[in-house]
Amino acid sequence: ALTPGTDAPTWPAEFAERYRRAGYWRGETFGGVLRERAARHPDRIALVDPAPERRTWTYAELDLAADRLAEGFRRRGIGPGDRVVLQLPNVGEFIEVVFALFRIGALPVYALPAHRETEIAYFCEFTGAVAYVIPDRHAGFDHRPLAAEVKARNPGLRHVFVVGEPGEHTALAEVPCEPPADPPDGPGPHQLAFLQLSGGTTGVPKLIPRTHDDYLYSLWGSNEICGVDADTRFLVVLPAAHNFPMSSPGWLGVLYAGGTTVLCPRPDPATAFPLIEREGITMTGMVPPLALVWTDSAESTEHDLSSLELILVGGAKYSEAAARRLEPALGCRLMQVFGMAEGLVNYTRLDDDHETVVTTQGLPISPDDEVRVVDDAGLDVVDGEFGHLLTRGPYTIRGYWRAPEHNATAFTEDGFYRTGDIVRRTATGHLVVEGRAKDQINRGGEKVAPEEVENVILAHPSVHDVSVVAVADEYLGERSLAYVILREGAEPLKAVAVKRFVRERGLAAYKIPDLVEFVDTFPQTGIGKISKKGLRSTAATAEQH
Ligand code: J2J
Repeated sequence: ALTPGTDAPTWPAEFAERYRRAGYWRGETFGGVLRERAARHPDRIALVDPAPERRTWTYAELDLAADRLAEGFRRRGIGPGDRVVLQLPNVGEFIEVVFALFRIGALPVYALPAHRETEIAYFCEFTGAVAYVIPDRHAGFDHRPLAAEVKARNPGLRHVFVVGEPGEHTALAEVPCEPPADPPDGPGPHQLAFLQLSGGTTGVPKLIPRTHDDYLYSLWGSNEICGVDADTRFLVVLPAAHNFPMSSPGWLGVLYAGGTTVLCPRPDPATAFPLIEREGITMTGMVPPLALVWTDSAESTEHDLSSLELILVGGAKYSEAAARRLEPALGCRLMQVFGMAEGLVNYTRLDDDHETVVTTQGLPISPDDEVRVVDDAGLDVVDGEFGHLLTRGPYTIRGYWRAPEHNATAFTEDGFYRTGDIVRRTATGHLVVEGRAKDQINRGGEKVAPEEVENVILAHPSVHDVSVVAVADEYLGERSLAYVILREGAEPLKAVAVKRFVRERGLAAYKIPDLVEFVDTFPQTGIGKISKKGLRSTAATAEQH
C-alpha cells in the first residue's frame, strides 16, 4: 500500500522505530543541517566552482543563497511536495538549487546532463513537475529549445529556469529575493527529500524516493568509513546528479562534515589534475574506465597530486589488474565502492589488507544492512557461493515512487530489494560482484535499460524486431549491441542510420547502441533474452482473452 504523502511504500513502523532507536536516523533534515553548519562555522569554504572564473561559497553564503532562492521559488508558487526536474552540470547553482528546494520541501528530480527530450519529457510528465532547471548550453547542446518544446506539450510545467542566458525562459539569477526574518528549514526528517533515478531495467526509468533521515544516515555512515571531516577537500568529477558522487560520500557527505566540495567541470586529467594541485584536493570518486585513464595519465603527469589521500572507485566492476595499478600511480589509497541509488552501499575499509581492497567490493555501511545471497529458488547459499543479492536496511527504499506493479516484483514480500546483482560473500563478509541477473547494460558505470532503447528502435519503419545486449569491452567493461531484424522487403539500413534514429528520437547519447548488427534471427545470448516484440504480442494476446 502507498504511504499517504509519499506515493511509495515506506518502512514499516517497527523498522522505523528500530532505526531511530539505533541512532541511524538522527531526525535531521538537509535544510536544518546547512543552517546548523552555517551557524557553527560561517566562514569556512563549503563550495568551489572553479570555472570559468573561480567562485567560492562559505557555509554562511551557501545558507543565505539557499534561503534567497527558496523565497524566490516560493513567490513563484513552488511549494512543499512539488517536483522540480533539475538538469544542471557541475556548477555551483546545482548545489544552491538543491538546498533551496530542500528548504521549501519541494522535491528535486535529478536528471543527468546527457538526458534529452524523451527522458526529460517523461520525467516532467510522470512526476507532474511544476518547474525545470537547465543550463543555457552545455557540452555543445542548447537546452532552451528542448525546454520550450517540453513546456509547450506539458501545461503543468509552469517554469523553466536557466543558468546563464535565459532566452524565452526565466534566468535563475532573477529568482533570489529577500528571505523572511525567520526562514523555514523545510519539512520533517521522515519526509521525502528528492527523487533519484534508478539505473533502470524497464522501458522507462523508475524513480527512487529518498527521505532526509535515510539519506543523511548513508552520508554520515559513509563519512565515518571514508574518513571525511572538515579538512576534506572533495573533487566532484562525475556528474553531480549521480548518486555515487552525491552520497558516497560525495558532495553532500562532505558538506555534512563541514569540508569543502570542488566541482570539476569535466572528468579528464587535463581538467582535473591542475585542479587537484591548485585546490589541494584530498578525495574523489570515479568509475573504473575513468580510473584507468587517470592511472595512465598520472604515471607521466607534471602536476603535483600529492594532496590526494583517497580515491573511491565504483559504479561498475573494477578489474583486479587495474585496481593494483591505482595506488602506486596516483600515490594515494584506493577504496572500492559497490552501491546503488536504491540504497545499499558497500565499501572496502581503510584498515582492510591490500588484497581485500583490490579483489572485493567491500562491506555494507550499516550493521543493520541485511544482506541475503540466494539461489534461483530464493534459498540462502553458503558463503563463497554465487547468488542473487537481496537487501533491506535503514537507507534502502521499500519501493519505487508511483510504481506499485513494478514494486511487486522488485521487492520481496518482506521488503527486501532484489538488486539484480549476482554476488559472492567472502568469509570476512566482503561482497564480490560476479555478474548480473537484471536486464541492464553497465556501460562503464552508466546504466542502460535495453528495453528503453529497444522500444525506440522498434518505432523505425524498417525494423521488424530488435534485441539490445551487452558485449564485453576492454575499456568500458561493457558496450551495447543492437541486433536488428529488418521487415521483409524493407530497404536495407546502415548501422549509422539506426544510431542516428535513436539520437533523433531524443535519447541520451550513452544509450545509443555502440554496435548494430543486422540478423535474421536473434543469436542466443548469455542471459537468455527474449524478443521484446514476442513479449509484446504475448502480452497483447493475454489482454484480449
Ligand atoms: C560492480 N558493479 C557495481 C561495483 C555499482 C556508490 C557507488 C556506485 C553507485 C551506483 C552508487 C559496482 N562493482 N563496484 O549509487 O552510491 C552496479 C550494480 C548496482 C548498480 C547500481 C553509489 N557499483 N555497481 O553505481 O544506481 O549492478 O549506483 O546494482 O547507478 O551498479 O547502479 P547505480
